[in-house]
Amino acid sequence: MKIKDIKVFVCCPGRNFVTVKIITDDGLYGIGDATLNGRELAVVAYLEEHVIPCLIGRDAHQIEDIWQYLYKGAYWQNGAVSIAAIAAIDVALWDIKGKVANLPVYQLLGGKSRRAVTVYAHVNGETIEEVLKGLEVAIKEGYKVVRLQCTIPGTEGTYGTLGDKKNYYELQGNRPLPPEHGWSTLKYLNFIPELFKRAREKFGYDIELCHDVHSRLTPIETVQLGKMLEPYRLKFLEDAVTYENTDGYKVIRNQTSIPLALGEKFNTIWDAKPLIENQIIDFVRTAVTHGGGLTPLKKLADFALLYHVRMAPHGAPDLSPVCFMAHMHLDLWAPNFGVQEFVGFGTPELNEIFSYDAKLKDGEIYIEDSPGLGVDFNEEAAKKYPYKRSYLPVTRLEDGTLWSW
Ligand code: CS2
Ligand code: MG
Repeated sequence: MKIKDIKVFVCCPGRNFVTVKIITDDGLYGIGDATLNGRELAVVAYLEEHVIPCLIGRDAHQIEDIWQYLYKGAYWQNGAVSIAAIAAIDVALWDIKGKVANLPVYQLLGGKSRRAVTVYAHVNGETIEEVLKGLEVAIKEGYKVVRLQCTIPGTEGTYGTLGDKKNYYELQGNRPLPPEHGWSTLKYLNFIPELFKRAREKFGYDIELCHDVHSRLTPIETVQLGKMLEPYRLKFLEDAVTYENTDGYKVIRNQTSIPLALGEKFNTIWDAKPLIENQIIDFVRTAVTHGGGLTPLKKLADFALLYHVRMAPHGAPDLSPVCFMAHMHLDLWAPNFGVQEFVGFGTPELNEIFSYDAKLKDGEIYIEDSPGLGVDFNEEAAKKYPYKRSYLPVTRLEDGTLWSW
């Protein structure tokens, strides 16, 4: 079964997505997600110029060899742009293999380890009261795990909500240049423990809670935050500090018992290796699209299992439904699955383009047993929503210093 053609599509049903379709000589096709928020066209160029010409005529069944060929064979192994391109090819090939076998991809990974995928919902708000109202709704809807974020009083345009787009605080719009947000670590640390205190006072400890710091603290500031949050028993604190210097995480680990999650920006297993083997993190958040596909994510899960680290894949809306469905298969299989981030099934525009068989019930997602990934892409509908240049915001401290967003 040879690769006959590979097409790349960019569409913007509210935000940009890069989708890859691999077509084989016997008429089958598979779909992959290559979306890299704010850098979409770089991945398109990488695919069209440097990947696709090398793959035409290759055996579509050789997923591992094709992955190694694109990774090791390129000489330049890692990097967000190249990894997103490799991931899309890899996932599309798994989709094809599932269709050939007439089995859902989770069966090819080793079968189901659980009935469904437990997800965590997002609850964001401009005030603590607003967040608590949202939490009440989420609990009523049956969610068992919820992430709480709140606008920090006195900081500008940041973190809890984004204007009228309250469902997701970093939703892309038409942003031809990056918007700028403000940040104050002092104001944040003075405020955020109160959010979790009030949530526990009102809803008790049966609901699991988590929080994303978005890499805005230093290690010792995280120790302070961790100690303040310890009484509220979070499921995890995500991305407290930028991940480049993993020694910083040792400082945190040695001084607070708050569980730590990291990895949505990891491109390879090597990024996660020191944090996992030294048992410094509890959840690894690498996404299929940004971590190179299902082939390396399976290896990552197996490696993490040895160190009691659980999988909690990134599930922001800048990962397309193709990545979402790849996560569903990974999460159903992985014996060390923890929880899946989930921000809802998407807008009507998005669902006109992508179709996928998934249902939410009591905070768990069930998928149909369709062959492959169970996702499809409507090329004609995608044409109605052309690419729009758009960026994530950047953050500055109150004195103007550029900070992590
Ligand atoms: C966030 C992401 O969901 C999360 O945990 O950290 O939304 C992240 O900001 C975006 O995916 C960036 O593209
Ligand atoms: Mg995050």
